[in-house]
Amino acid sequence: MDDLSTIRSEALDAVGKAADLAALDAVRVAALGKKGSVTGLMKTLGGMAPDQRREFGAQVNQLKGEIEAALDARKTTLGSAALAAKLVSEKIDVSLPTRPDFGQAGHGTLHPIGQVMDEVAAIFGEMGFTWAEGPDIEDDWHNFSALNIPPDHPARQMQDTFYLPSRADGTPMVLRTHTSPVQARTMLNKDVQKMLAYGGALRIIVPGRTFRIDNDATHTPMFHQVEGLVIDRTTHMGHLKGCLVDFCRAFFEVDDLPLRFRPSYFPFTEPSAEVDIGCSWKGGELKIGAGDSWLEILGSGMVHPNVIANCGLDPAVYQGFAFGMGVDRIAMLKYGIPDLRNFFDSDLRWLRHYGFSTLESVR
Ligand code: 2U9
Repeated sequence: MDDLSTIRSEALDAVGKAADLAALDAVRVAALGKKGSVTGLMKTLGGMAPDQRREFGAQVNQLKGEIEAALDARKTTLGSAALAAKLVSEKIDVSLPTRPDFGQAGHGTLHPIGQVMDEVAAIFGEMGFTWAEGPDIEDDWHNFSALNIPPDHPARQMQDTFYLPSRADGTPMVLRTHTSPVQARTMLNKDVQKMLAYGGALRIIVPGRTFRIDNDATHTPMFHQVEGLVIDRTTHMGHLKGCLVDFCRAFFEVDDLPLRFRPSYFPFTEPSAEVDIGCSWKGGELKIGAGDSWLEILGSGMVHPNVIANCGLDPAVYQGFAFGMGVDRIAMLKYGIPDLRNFFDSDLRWLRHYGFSTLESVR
């Protein structure tokens, strides 16, 4: 019995005095290790009479449990203290400037596609447009039917569209082939409809990823668009022209950039027009501005009355224009990027060359 209480008080005292985790482990070994004091008591059990063994064995087990609990508690305390000390000694000053020897290789750059989306958004933002987004995975109705694209339209054929497994309720699903379903969803929004009923105007641009089964030198299966939409009671083709002239001149930074509106056809707009900007080619190099050539840059038109009705608005009351452009294409034209496929290679040398400094960002 004396042994038991002596070992208990000495072990618990040593646990309390252990200054660090190494000292605490030494206490554990001295008490519970192979040659430890408690283990020594266990070894005496074999030579005892059964009744004595039962009683003394229970006492030794209780002692062992007490010492283990004390070791665990002290370990937690010492562990927290060690972590706190480590955190203090490893404190870093996040406000320090980067090391000069990191050089260009240490800095990331903005991808030209994100940069161009931001530039487009900044220009339309000044005209009162807001940025809208929606899902990459769409149902067939929002991607096609709402936009007056009938079931037999070529754009619906399997070779253009990535079809996905249908929803449980049988709804056919696709990877969106344009960002137009976002405009449809916005027009269908009850709060937007209320705002229009109060005499407001809807002006949105919709930047985002789009997908078509296409892969050659001038097409990638995933590409980027910015589309735009204006809906109110009076907006007409003259507003469409003025808006797109201002946009193209601001984007290409050419004040007298000539634009040509060519009649065209889209299922979702009527009338429709494709927009070309003036350019010239000298020594194989493209120059954007007044010249003897034209470059197609945008599609546009007045929103088809069927689309307005499909999106829950009365076409006898509401009208407006829409437009769409390929971000990858206008990025290539503005910044002289020759090959579309390099956009998606993640080649650091290309990104360092064509990427933008975060300090020059328009945001
Ligand atoms: C709604 C109503 C009308 C969006 C429009 C175009 C014209 C267009 C192409 C340009 C190059 C796509 O990336 S591209 O291949 N887009 O020509 N897009 S009008 O019209 C809409 C959209 C939504 C509710």
